Amino acid sequence: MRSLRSGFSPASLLTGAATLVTLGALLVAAPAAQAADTPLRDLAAAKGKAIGTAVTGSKLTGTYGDIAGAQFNWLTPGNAMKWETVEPSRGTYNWAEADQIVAFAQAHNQQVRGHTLVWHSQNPDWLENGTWTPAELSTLLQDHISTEVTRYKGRLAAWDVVNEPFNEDGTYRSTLWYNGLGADYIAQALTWARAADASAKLYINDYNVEGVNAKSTALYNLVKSLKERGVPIDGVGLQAHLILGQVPATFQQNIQRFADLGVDVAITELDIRMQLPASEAKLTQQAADYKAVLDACVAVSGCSGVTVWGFTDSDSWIPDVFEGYGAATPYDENYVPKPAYHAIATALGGTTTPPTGACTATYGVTSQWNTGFTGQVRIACSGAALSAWRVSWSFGAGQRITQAWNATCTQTGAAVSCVNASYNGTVPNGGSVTFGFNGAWSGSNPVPAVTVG
Ligand code: 9MR
Repeated sequence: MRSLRSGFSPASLLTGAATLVTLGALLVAAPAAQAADTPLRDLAAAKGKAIGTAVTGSKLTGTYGDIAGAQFNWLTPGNAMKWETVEPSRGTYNWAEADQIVAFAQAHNQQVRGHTLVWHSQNPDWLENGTWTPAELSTLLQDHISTEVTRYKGRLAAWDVVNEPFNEDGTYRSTLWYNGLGADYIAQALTWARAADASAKLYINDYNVEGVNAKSTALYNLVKSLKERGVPIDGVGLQAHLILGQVPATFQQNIQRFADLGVDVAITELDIRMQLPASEAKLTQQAADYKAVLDACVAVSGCSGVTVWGFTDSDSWIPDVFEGYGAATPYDENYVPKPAYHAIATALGGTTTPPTGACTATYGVTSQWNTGFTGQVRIACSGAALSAWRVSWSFGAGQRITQAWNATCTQTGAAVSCVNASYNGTVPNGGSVTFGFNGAWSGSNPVPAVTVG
């Protein structure tokens, strides 16, 4: 098996169909890729669940805004309410993006999850680099919480008050807050938040707490003791930044044990990352994983809903932080719903419209000489779309691929299989993608039948 790939496109391919010396085509239906008839938010509402997304305020126009408004009934500002955003220099506030997102949510009849008041990350430099006595630190935190919660009083349905307080082994994370104020900073923060807004549900939010493990058990014990002490704690956020194929087996059981403590459970930052490029098999697995997460939340009445951490791959933090990984959200970079989108809809009781259109692959030889040839394959979709593709064929006369571009091609014996590159997996409804290759031949060079999926 050889893997062939190069990133350039020879000029011979740019001359178009007029130069084709041979042409073959096979029409093959592509997998479902049309939006379900019923928006996710309507499906979720019928089940009494939230379906949310993190958003970036500056993007809330055009297609991004249309989808955010139409499909989701909750929004979380991805960064707009973090301390470094709202108070970049001491006493100077910038509420522009946070205000914009809250206004967008109100205009679209959506709830907002405030995110986040107390964290070890994305704090302003003046705060991180200052030298503070415990009393000063306590005053700073109380002022921050009071100012921000009061500003949005009555308009936010929930707040992630404390974010990521634990280490993986269940001990408290060493942070500005823990080191300066001790573990009780958590109880104090919740109490100050409740004083500023009596109606917002107050959450502690963390990652790697989706299954039953040391970290989630520490969170469980904390919530239990806060409840026993009468500290205002209404909910637990399980972030759920998951890896393909790794939804914890104890996910539902873990949600249930928190719910049994009498707090709401929200899946607050769901994404499921995969190694790029995406493939049909990976996207299918991802859909199963999304469905497992949604199913678990639907199965537990105390699970208030699921928020995805960005609804499109073009607005996901994953590629910036996990090199070579991505495709973690339900829509691809061009807003084409992926199998994961349909899985969410299905888990929420929706039905997916079967595709009425098809994607076709057209194989052509664009030039040929005594021992070699250049070929191209054009994938075009009409009434359907693809978010990853594989084109396969069998060479009938001993031809061999020697080089490919805009695809990764492998050949085993006569069997050739070409998958999309990281940048051209999307074939939108009404659009096309072309890749090319050089090959060797002798005797004859017949056009094979190709399939696409
Ligand atoms: O999505 C956020 C990204 O844009 C920021 O660069 C990043 C900085 O840490 O924070 C991301 O959101 C985080 C969230 O606030 C808390 N849980 C983990 C998320 C991913 O890092």
